[in-house]
Amino acid sequence: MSQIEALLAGDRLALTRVLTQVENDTSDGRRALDELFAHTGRAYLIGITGASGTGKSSLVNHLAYYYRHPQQGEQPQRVAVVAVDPSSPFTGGALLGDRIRMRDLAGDPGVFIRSMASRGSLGGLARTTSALVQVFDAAGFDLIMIETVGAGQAEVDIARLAHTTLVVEAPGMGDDIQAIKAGILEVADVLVVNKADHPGVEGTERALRAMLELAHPSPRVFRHHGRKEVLPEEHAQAQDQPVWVPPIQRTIATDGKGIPEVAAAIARHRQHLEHSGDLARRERFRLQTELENLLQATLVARWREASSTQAYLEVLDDLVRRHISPHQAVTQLINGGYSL
Ligand SMILES: Nc1nc2c(ncn2[C@@H]2O[C@H](COP(=O)(O)OP(=O)(O)OP(=O)(O)O)[C@@H](O)[C@H]2O)c(=O)[nH]1
Ligand SMILES: [Mg+2]
Repeated sequence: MSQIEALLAGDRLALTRVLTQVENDTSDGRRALDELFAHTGRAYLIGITGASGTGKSSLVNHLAYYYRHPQQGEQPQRVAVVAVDPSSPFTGGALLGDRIRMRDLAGDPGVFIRSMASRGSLGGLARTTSALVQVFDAAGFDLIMIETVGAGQAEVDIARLAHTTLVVEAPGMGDDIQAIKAGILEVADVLVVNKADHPGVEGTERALRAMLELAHPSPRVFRHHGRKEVLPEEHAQAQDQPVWVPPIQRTIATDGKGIPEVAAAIARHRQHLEHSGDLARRERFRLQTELENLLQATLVARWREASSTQAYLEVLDDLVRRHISPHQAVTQLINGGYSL
């Protein structure tokens, strides 16, 4: 049996090996991705992002446990977790911390947790994450949770990978709410106010509501007794509501409070995506973005191979001297007789 066949048959060792090959972007890894692609597109991807220390890993831990031990009448789901830590410069730390907290899930064959240290460019990080997710998808995991720290472009890109993205906040992280400031609200499908046992939850929730109001001025906000109010969740989430308005969920991730409600919000969002046709649209858009990025990277690489460094440096010199504009430089380089 080939390694790919073993992976498809549920062999964990084969899965671990392929994940490593893919993470290291080896030729075997690329071949594996090509072979596995036809088997992808079935998993549901959940992104979990937010500032450092807000409780993302604790939340992921409890959610994974919840999906493995669902309420009566529901099937346990196979869960994979990709924990991306772009801020950690070395492999060991983040990995160990996450693993220890995930101990409740250790030994469960329906759960697979993979920590990923940052390396290379930020764009590379999103690409590697996407590749690892494809491997888990092909390996038959029903749910794939992707944890990212922070609110930079890399996190936004990774969040775009997911079908449902949770943005995790916690009280006491500053009134202006770091993650939101960086524009991550744009990618939030569910807002989680974790550490609800800490003082200041109401303030954090209020700040989030105010931000939501700015981001989604209608139809959710209506005037009531002359006062602007936000529609209660049940109304906003009504079946015929075409616009998804991110609900705000309170949790205490350390003891699992609010976890079933977060899972329910994720399920509602999934239904919304399926019923509105957004799921198919998102998928098409995501694959188109991936195709465009790959096409660009490939064309540039081919062009570099075919062109001379000398000519490039000469054009750069002309550009620096202001003899030609950047547009003219590109035209000169592309038309310089180097065929692709
Ligand atoms: N009191 C309280 N502590 C919490 C809660 N959730 C998480 N914590 C604690 O907060 C700390 C950080 O939790 P993590 O789950 O590691 O947070 P994280 O967002 O994954 O952290 P990074 O991955 O480092 O960004 C840990 O000590 C947790 O035990 C909560 O709801 N209440
Ligand atoms: Mg974490």
